[in-house]
Amino acid sequence: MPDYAILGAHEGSAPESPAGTLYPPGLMSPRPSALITGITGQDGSYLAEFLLEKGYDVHGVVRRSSTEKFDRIEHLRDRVTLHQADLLDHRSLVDALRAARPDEIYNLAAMSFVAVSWIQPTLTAEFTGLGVTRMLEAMREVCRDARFYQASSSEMFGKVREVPQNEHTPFYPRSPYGVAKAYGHFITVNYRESYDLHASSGILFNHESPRRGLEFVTRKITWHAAAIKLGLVDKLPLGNLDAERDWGYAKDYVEAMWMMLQRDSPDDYVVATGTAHSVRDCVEIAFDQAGLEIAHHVEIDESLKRPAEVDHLIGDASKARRELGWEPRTSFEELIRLMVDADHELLRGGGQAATAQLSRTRSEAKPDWA
Ligand code: NAP
Ligand code: G4F
Repeated sequence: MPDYAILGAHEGSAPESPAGTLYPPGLMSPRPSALITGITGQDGSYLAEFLLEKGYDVHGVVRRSSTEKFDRIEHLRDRVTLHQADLLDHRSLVDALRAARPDEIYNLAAMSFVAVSWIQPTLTAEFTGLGVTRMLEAMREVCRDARFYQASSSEMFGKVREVPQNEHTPFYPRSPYGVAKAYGHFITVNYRESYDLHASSGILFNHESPRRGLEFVTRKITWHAAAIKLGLVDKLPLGNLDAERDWGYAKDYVEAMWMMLQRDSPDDYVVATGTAHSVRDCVEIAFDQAGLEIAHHVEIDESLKRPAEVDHLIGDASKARRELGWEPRTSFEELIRLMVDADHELLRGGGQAATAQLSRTRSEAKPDWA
């Protein structure tokens, strides 16, 4: 049985309303409080919804940009408190934590697109690697009794040492992103052991949804299937069709993050479905859902192939199942079909969002190794 703590009752960190924080109406009462870095991302938006449903006071870190990119949390804007901070800036992280006084911290912010990590390797190390140390240092300074979740990744297994991968499988990352995540993972373990922090690392395998960024392969495929169906585009350029991943549904995976922080003791957990599919499988299901012929539309673009690939990423989530009571609920096929339907609905409505997405897919930056 999972040993969930009573919500918000983590020892020594009773939530208070700090002076100077602007809460949305109705959020003044002391209740469990969580701060999410990366709240504007796929996982951050689902986690925010999940925690709000559980009665949390939800805070999010957002970084300054000349154009706001809050689409995924637009529907939550009056229910969450946003703080301006950046993983590159220690001072801003300390101030965000002082204002939010969280019981739980979910560190989801990162440069998360593997292909771009070869184009911006140093920045990736700063955000995705050193950014974790900055968050942990800020936590030690402001709220050392809070509980900390680090968004680690199956990409750390890379050139896999065994199949399937579990919490004891050695890492062999194959991208600058994977290397940065391995650093983030180990610094989390190290701070847990050095300073007795309640810091856990979730080694999550790929998880997708209708909110996935358009540059990731599943969403690229489902978006194009819908767009081709509607006559908006004709071709779907792809890289390695044989690449395989263990793909799950993001909505299922954010629950595992929360479950980890309800344990009395911090630990590391693999979160995965235990089944792998190829990019080709994904195209077949998506095109079937849209009623399209693959041969007429899919073309291989060599520049979309990576300098190094990861092999046989399949997760063994038996520890999460046993200790957290976590199970994936959505099959790969259900996931891809629901994503095609969501993209069809989105694009059928037309309007600004669809047009903006269309121009974004056309201006996809080509890497310089090609
Ligand atoms: P995502 O959609 O790309 O979101 C990334 C978030 O990080 C965005 O909110 C982004 O903000 C924020 N961010 C990036 N750099 C930042 C900085 N310097 N300071 C503050 N915020 C910054 O990623 P996701 O799919 O939700 O993934 C969440 C986390 O899980 C990431 O750490 C990712 O690496 C990890 N992960 C994901 C998967 C997966 O399959 N999805 C699997 C394993 C691990 P902007 O909106 O301003 O860009
Ligand atoms: O969708 P992807 O870009 O995801 P990738 O590289 O597995 O990374 C995602 O999952 C990680 C967990 O292991 C996260 F940590 C990370 O943050 C991110 O969320 O690519 C999946 C596979 C790759 O093998 C790639 O080579 O699809 C192959 N692929 C083939 N054609 C393509 C394409 N990937 C993209 N993005 N675009 C293509 O056209």
